[in-house]
Amino acid sequence: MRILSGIQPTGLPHLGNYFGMMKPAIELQQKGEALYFIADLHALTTVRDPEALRRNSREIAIDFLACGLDPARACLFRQSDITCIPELSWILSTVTPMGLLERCHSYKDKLAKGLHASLGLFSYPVLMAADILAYDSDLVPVGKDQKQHLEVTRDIAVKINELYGDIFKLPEPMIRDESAAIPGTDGAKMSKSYGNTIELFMEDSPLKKKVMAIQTDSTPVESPKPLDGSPILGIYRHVASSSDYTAMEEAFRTGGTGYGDFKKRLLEGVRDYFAPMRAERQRIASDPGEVERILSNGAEKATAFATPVMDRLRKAIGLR
Ligand code: AQP
Repeated sequence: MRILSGIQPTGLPHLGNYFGMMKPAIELQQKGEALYFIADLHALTTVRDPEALRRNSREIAIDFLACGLDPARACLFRQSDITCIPELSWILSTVTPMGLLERCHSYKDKLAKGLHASLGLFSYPVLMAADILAYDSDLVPVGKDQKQHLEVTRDIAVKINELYGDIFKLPEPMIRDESAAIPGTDGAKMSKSYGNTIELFMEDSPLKKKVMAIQTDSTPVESPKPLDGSPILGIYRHVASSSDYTAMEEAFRTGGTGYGDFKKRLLEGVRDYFAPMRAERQRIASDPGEVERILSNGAEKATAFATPVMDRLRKAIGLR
């Protein structure tokens, strides 16, 4: 089974990226051939600072390795190192009906968030289809917001297969339960573009500042606190042991503890959870050449997966 997943270098990885994508991806590396890419071509639709794009891409690779990605099992690579991806994206775009892309919610959502309307942003699902179809991927773990893009990928693959024969494997989505979305410091979904993130390996002082600034209501210390939608509980449940989490829930219900105390427990929880990975991160970051080698090897392996697919396609459509 071939598993494909990606993360955009639009910022540094945050707790939402970790628990929503990186941790499950690391668990899945045992279950098949895993291909995990840093989606720098996608990030170009929003990141305009070249040094930030390069830095974020490198930092994501280091974070992923520190968290347990094993380069002997999984391919970790930069999207832009796979030179056939833009070519495949173009070929796919020639059979993609405009209406299919016009129906995609994420484009409209991004415009509503204030992003600049560009052809790249509009045709993003076609580039995503290329990312998936290039490697004969079987399984694509995604959040519910990406479900529609997976359907677009399948529609495009079916169209090519109808026109030219059996070229593409149809990938299966593995849809994540959206209740698992990690809340940000303001209670909305943690997201780089909402400015509500907690990054995985923040230094102690900024981490403390972020945690202590988590938005709360004005329930008095002695009163019970609402559990629903609490970002403190929403994050704590991922980093705490089940007994510590149950104890915090109980303290919310009974009252008598202030939000400041809960935030201190959360801060400890985040620190303790990532402490072993932080040490590993320092070791990995001290050898940038090794990180580059891992990314280059990953790109080589991914290219080897994509080559027979591209040969099949080019031949079938008349390019060779
Ligand atoms: N809050 C979250 N809870 C659970 N999963 C999350 N993911 C992101 N935020 C949460 C998952 O992380 C993977 C990589 O995400 P991405 O960087 O490619 O894009 P995204 O989902 O758009 O993440 P952001 O932080 O919201 O980025 P921006 O602001 O740049 O758009 C995905 O699998 C995602 O579901």
